[in-house]
Amino acid sequence: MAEVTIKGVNIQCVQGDITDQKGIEAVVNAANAQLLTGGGVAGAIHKAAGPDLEQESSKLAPLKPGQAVITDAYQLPNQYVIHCLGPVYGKDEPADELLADCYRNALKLADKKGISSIAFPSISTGAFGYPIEPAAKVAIETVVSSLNELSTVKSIVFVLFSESDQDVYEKALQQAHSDQ
Ligand code: AR6
Repeated sequence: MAEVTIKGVNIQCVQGDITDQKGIEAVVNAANAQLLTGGGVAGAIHKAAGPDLEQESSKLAPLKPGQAVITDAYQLPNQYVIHCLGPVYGKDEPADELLADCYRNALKLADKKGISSIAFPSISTGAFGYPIEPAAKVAIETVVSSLNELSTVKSIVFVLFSESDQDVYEKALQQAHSDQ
């Protein structure tokens, strides 16, 4: 686990499951454009939330890469799900800007709702094929550079499924912290 505080916001990288984030107000879904169940993070989130989530989210489709929308979290131990569509690596360009848009737009939406804590998975690095190291750099640097615009968000958690992904995010977080 790595934890830093920058500009009054606590940022952590933990290994875990995005559907098991008790005490966090909003969890982010690595969604598909149709906001349907799907696999990976999306499949796990929809399974844990129950069918009402897809009922609500599918009405907000289609999403464009980089966009974010918010719904209720239903049976998840959270209040909201923020759904982001990451870029498909090698197809949606510029991939780094579209991935950065996901993190920026999710944080903007969270702050607009008055949310204080948010958990992100590693968007686009599963089925969408974005290599983990550049994706982690974009994720961490975008979050850190968005902190000035946030007023209600005070805790940001990156939830990484594997220990090796957690290591990569942890190193990117330590680098961003020492660059401050
Ligand atoms: N908790 C945290 N991280 C997870 C979990 C979980 N329960 N499950 C997987 N990961 P992906 P994408 C990690 O494929 O690349 C879906 O089918 C996983 O190891 O969920 O944005 C959607 O329907 C990887 O590191 O998201 C879309 O069609 C990361 O989360 C498409 O995949 C993201 O993997 C989205 O692809």
